[in-house]
Amino acid sequence: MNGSIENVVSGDGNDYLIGSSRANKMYGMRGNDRILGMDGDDIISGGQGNDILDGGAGADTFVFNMAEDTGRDSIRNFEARDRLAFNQKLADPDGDGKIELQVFENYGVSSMLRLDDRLNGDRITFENIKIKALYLIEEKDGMFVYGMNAPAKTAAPTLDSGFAHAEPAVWTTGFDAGSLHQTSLFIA
Ligand SMILES: [Ca+2]
Ligand SMILES: [Ca+2]
Ligand SMILES: [Ca+2]
Ligand SMILES: [Ca+2]
Repeated sequence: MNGSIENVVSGDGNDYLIGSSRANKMYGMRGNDRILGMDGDDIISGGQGNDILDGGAGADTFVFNMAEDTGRDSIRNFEARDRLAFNQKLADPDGDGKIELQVFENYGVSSMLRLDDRLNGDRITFENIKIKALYLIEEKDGMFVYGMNAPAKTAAPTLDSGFAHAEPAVWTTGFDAGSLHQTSLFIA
């Protein structure tokens, strides 16, 4: 069981992927996908399309390929220990090391990161959480990894305060699949 990672890759349709309690690598590819990582430190990529991503428990990494249209994705249950990984550095116009997000508090709280300048362009919306800024945590394997807390300035052994954020999962039972053709994947 140690170190085993189970991969889940979907096709072109609108897929509903559910991970296991272990670390999963999950790729939605094209289509408007819904991906649940469940327990474990999952790696989740919605790919193109407007995806709903939920890492669940564990220190999850959401991967975005900026060379494609990533769409208007939503991330649910984002935690301090979760990460975003991009294959290029996010724009930081004022150069203060903080990537400012837009916070909306009119209908519940959400925070939005715009990935381009187009009016209805690519974006990531963090649901039910107020995140004012993202911070570059590290560069690893050509990826730029961001989190919601600034990295510690000293060489402290632990950078992560994730333990303090065991928030209960918020389940929206009314996920409207509309006319989606759904496939479900369960891994034992
Ligand atoms: Ca997708
Ligand atoms: Ca998992
Ligand atoms: Ca998580
Ligand atoms: Ca997407």
